[in-house]
This record gives sequence, C-alpha cells and structure tokens, in this order.
Amino acid sequence: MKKELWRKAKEFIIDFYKETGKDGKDAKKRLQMVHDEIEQSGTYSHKFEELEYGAKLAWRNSNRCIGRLFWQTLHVFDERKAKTEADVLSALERHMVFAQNDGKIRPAITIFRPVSEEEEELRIWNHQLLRYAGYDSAGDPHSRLFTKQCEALGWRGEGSNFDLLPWVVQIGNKRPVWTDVPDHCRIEVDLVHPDIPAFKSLQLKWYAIPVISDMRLEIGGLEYKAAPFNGWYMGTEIGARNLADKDRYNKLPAVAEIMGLDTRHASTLWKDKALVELNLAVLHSFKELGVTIVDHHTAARQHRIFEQNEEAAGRKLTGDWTWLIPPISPAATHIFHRSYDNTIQSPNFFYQNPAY
Ligand code: HEM
Ligand code: NRG
Repeated sequence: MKKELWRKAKEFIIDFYKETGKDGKDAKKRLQMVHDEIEQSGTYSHKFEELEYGAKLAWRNSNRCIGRLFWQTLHVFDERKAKTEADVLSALERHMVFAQNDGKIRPAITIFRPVSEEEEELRIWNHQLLRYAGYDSAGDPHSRLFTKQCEALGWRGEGSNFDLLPWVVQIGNKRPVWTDVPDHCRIEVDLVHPDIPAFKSLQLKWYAIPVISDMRLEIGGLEYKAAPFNGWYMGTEIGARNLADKDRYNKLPAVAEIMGLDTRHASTLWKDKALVELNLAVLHSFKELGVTIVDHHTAARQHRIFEQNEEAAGRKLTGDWTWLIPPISPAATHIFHRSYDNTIQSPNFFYQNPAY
C-alpha cells in the first residue's frame, strides 16, 4: 500500500517539477520529503502549488471533456481545512459565487481533505450542486433516487418540474446535513426562441452552471472524494440530452407540436428539426441573459486548438471519441473524422460509489 502510494506520488512530483520548470535540486529535495512523510505516517500532503497543478492536470487528462483548451485557467480553492458540515456548505457557497461572476462563468474547483486514516471521510451526496429533483411524474428522472434520499432526510420539494435539490454533506457515519441552495446561487435561464414566440409556452428552463460534485479527484496517489468542479455548458448538453432524451425531460414531441410538425412519420425528420430549434433556443436564451455557454461547433474548434497545443508541447494527446463527439451534427466537427487514444492518465477524475 505504502509502496503503491510512493510510486504514484513520485510520478506526480516528477511531472510537476518537469512541467512547471522548477530547479532539479528542488525536485530532489521534495521527493525525499514526500518519501520520508509516507514512511513515517503512511501518507503525505500536497503543497498548494501541487494541488493546484494536479487539479489542472486532472482536467487536461479528462478524455471525455471537449472543454480542455482552458485547463490552465482553472481556479483552485483549497478547502482541506474544512472540518464541519457548516464549513463545507459555506465553501460551496463561495465556490458558486466565484463561478457565476455575473454570468461570465469562471471554471473552478473546491478541494476538500483527501481520504486518510486520521480523519473521517467527507462526502458531498449531490451529483451536481445545481440539479432538479425527480418525482414519479415530474422533474428530472435522473434525480429520482437522490430525491428520495433527500426526502428521507426531511427535505420537501414543491413537486414542480424544476425544484433545485438541496446540498447534502456527510462526514463519517454521521447523519448527513442538508441545506437549500442559497438564493444568490440559483441562476437559471428561462428558455425562449429567437423567432418562435410559442416556444415560451413550453415553460422550459435550465440552471446556468454545471458543477459536478460526485467524482473522485486523484492526484499523486491521494484521493480527493469531495472536489466539486465547474466550467460552463455546451448547449447540446441541455438541448440535445437533458431536455431531449426520452428518459430525461423528453421534450421533442412538445417542441414539434408548437412547430406544427408532422410527427406521424419518422421520415419527416421532425425529431431532428425539433432538436435544432430546441438547441437554438438554449444558446439564444443563455446569450440574452449574459450567461456563458458554448455551441458544439465552437467547442470542437477549441478542442482542435487544444490538440495542437498538446502536440506542440510534446505530450501525447488522449481522448474518448465516444464522448467527445457532440450529440447533434457530430460529423460536422473534425472530432468525428479522427481517432483518439483513450489511455487514462493521472491525475484524473473518476466515478466513485455513490455516498448513499
Ligand atoms: C465532460 C464540456 C469544463 C471535466 C464534459 C462534457 C462536455 C464538457 C460537453 C461531456 C458531458 C456529457 O456528455 O455528459 C466542458 C466545457 C467546459 C468544461 C464546455 C467549460 C470550461 C470542465 C472542467 C472540468 C471538466 C473545469 C474539471 C476541472 C470533465 C470531466 C468530464 C467532462 C471529468 C467527464 C464527466 C463524466 O465522465 O461523466 N465536459 N467542460 N470539464 N468534463 Fe468538461
Ligand atoms: N452533461 C452534464 C454535465 C457534464 C459536464 N459538463 C460540463 N462540465 N460542461 C449536464 O448537466 O448536462 N463542466 O465542468 O463544465
């Protein structure tokens, strides 16, 4: 166990010093320090600069992410000192305020203490910090199980299609603590269409920021199980998946209806037409409200620049083609027409067992 940790730590520290161009003597000293710390205590602790760089590398190594061009801009909040549930909840609030920035969304990550033998495990139960509840016949079906957990803890939603779920934090085996998302963290965008006035009558909306809060961040062998991160949305995530998938909001029939499309035959391409207008409404509405969002063509071009940057830096590019292609018009982007090596590099983000 110790040996495995030392192997991973060593690899990371060497990469860190190589990439940040620090003096070779410093690297040696730091390696010795980490080695001794692991020998004595069974674990080690990252310096802030290592944590910061490690998180950026985890983003750069996220093979499924089309937004990686901006990996160096990630803002890292070091909250390893957070002790109580209240400490954690107030850190989440600070993260949201920083990220939303009057709509000009800033990529950020808040990193809580890693797994260790000394301290109890700290977990955030939410899948995302902003997410809609799912009930038997309303809301987001993706959230049904978590919504039940929230109800078991005493939370009650209104039962609408768009109830924001509370933040749920657990330390050790204690009863989880929940709180409603603070009002100033609830930015949402009502969806309107630039030239179909009736679109408004569908009463659709989505929250402004995706903040993934259930993935494990691994840096140099240390496991950060609570490390929520955010960037901004690519329009298709909302318009081609969240609102369109049959097992999510399933809105294509309703969109087709207000467009007056013939839905009797698949060959009229009513689903494709509805998808395009729904996605246009998402991009238009976010822009109107001044909330950062990117369309899939622009995101793909940005990813191409990322690919070129990686090559120029002499690093091997990794990617997951099956996730990088956008869900609409994939073949209209360069991504579709090439292949990617899906090797998983460290640091990285991983799925983990749900906390509940
Ligand atoms: C996945 C876009 C920022 C890490 C994705 C996906 C998209 C995307 C479209 C695929 C999601 C899906 O199909 O469900 C973007 C954009 C960003 C951004 C436009 C704007 C800055 C970030 C940041 C991080 C990150 C800041 C971490 C620091 C990831 C990871 C996945 C992912 C780990 C895979 C999630 C999974 O496996 O479920 N991203 N992203 N992304 N992104 Fe990004
Ligand atoms: N598809 C999910 C979010 C996944 C991550 N996407 C990002 N991440 N854009 C959804 O809620 O639709 N990010 O950190 O910006």
